[in-house]
Amino acid sequence: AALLALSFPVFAQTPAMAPDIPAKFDTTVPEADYIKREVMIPMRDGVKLHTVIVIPKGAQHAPMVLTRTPYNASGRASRNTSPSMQATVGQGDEVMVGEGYIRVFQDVRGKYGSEGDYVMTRPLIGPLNNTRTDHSTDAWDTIDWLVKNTPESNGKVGMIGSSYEGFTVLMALVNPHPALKAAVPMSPMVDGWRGDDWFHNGAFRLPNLSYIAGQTAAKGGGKQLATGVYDDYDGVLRAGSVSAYAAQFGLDKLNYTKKLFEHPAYDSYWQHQALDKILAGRDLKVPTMTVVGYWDQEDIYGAYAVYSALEPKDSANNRNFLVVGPWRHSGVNYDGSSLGVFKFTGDTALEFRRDYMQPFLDQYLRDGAPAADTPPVLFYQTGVNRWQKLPQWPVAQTLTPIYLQDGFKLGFAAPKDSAAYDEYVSDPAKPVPFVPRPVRMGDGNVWRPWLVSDQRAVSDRTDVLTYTTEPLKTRVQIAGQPMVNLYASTTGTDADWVVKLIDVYPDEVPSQPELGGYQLGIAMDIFRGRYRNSLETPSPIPANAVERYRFALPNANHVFLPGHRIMVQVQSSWFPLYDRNPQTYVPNIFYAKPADYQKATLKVFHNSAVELPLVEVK
Ligand code: PG9
Repeated sequence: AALLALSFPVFAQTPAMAPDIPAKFDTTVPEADYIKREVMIPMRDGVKLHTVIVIPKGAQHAPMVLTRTPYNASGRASRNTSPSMQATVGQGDEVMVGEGYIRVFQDVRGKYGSEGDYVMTRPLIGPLNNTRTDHSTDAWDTIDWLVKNTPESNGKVGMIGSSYEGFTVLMALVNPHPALKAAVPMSPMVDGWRGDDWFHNGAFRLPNLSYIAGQTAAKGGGKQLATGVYDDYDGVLRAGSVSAYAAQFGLDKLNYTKKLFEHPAYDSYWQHQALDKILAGRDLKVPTMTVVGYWDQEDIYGAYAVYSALEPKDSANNRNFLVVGPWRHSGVNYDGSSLGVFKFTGDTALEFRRDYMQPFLDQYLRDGAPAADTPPVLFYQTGVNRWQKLPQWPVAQTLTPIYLQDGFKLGFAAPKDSAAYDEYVSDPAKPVPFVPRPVRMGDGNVWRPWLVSDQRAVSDRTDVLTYTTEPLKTRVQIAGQPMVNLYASTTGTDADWVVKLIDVYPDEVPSQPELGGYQLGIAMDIFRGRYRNSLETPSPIPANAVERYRFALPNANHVFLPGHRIMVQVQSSWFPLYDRNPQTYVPNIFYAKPADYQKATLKVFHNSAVELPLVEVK
């Protein structure tokens, strides 16, 4: 017994019924390696903007990188609750934070913690903005304050951000503060009508409605739509027009919905906001690295447009840079090892951030850093999966037509008989789904990779024309922007044209069997026929007349490998990503009436082609 007592000392016991929730308790917080400073920065009109400054402890002469966001600065600065700054900021910031950068997030005016009025993608002061402030002045005032009030910094500021946040980066370049030394706009929203978020060539993108609810129903996070329908294909179809769908949820009362409905065409409202055109009229003072995902499902247009607009201003070839990775929208800030079923050569997004973006930022922001070896264009060539350093974009300076031929063949030989055609009936009651049903527009796992989804899902529909080459004997390489040149007629008085350039994989792919016969979209887009003669002034399509439809597809830098086939698909709906064209001409499609939605027979003539930016295979 004495031995036992020695081995098992008796401690005071916590009574079994002692309450387990104390009156007050805080977990011990391990000492953080950063300081978070929350400030309200005054703008020139007295409005104060909520700003979160995350500073590595002990920082001295550190560069600052600013993001101006409508998506909650506090949230952007707290990915995790952690004593580690790298874990606190976003995945895309880990590299720069590892290098001792100060990271700053600011709520744009009127959102979350910031004062003032929120106006969606607030236009510059001018015909569309009669106030004293815009994102250019707010960026200027913010940078001015930051350099004067952040003693840990070296007074050099970079701006970075994707999508809306990329738009605010570009806005800062309109009249840049002298302390703004480097800019990295990622997937920036540049032209909301031509090919970024709101429309593509006049066809309206329906997921915007829930985005508008989320962003403008409240100052903070808005609400999700309670659609009551699992399959959005059904829900949107049943409603009829977009305005009828919006009215179901009261969204027609929101100002930005009204603005969209009032400006269906490329009128001065859109033209005056097109940031590529605006920047084309300014000096290029700040080194700018514009970044985009090859399969960017939201802003596939703007990055290339901005790069092209800035290129003539870069005579010394040292300020304007373009980067395209094999990513989805904003994928540059996450893991870039794969997209859908497609696997790349490692984490391409991290490779870019670590090996190209960080040296670029360092060169301009860090005191005494060496010059980076930044290529004018860094492009991940798809099909062969490798990074390419290019002297400029596009590579191809000419276009070569590949024709829609008899027997649903596709080939470089011009047609003998240009009167030959194929036809299909497009029925607005049965539009072609953009992804297989049930369509859940809010499901990120479907939405994010949808541009690489298998186009076999629709290639055999009777309202989809599918033209294919023989299996290729040699590589076919394209590097530039393919152009659609369609000769077509309709029995209706309006029509949409969706054209898809596709890489068809061999019947068997032993190393990854699910790729056998896969139809991978390389460049796909939609064009609303009423705008064929003028983007600004629509006109009815004369029924049964052959009209020409010429429009650009998204940029492509792709190699079609031997054994693969090139395919072109043509269809007249892409639903419910794009609203349906009623196929009867009405002044404003947003308000089309149920009786306006009519079946039409569309003929596509065999002198139609997709003009390819072919480059010689080396
Ligand atoms: N693509 C989103 C957006 C940008 C600008 C306007 C509206 C939407 C985004 O991801 O921020």
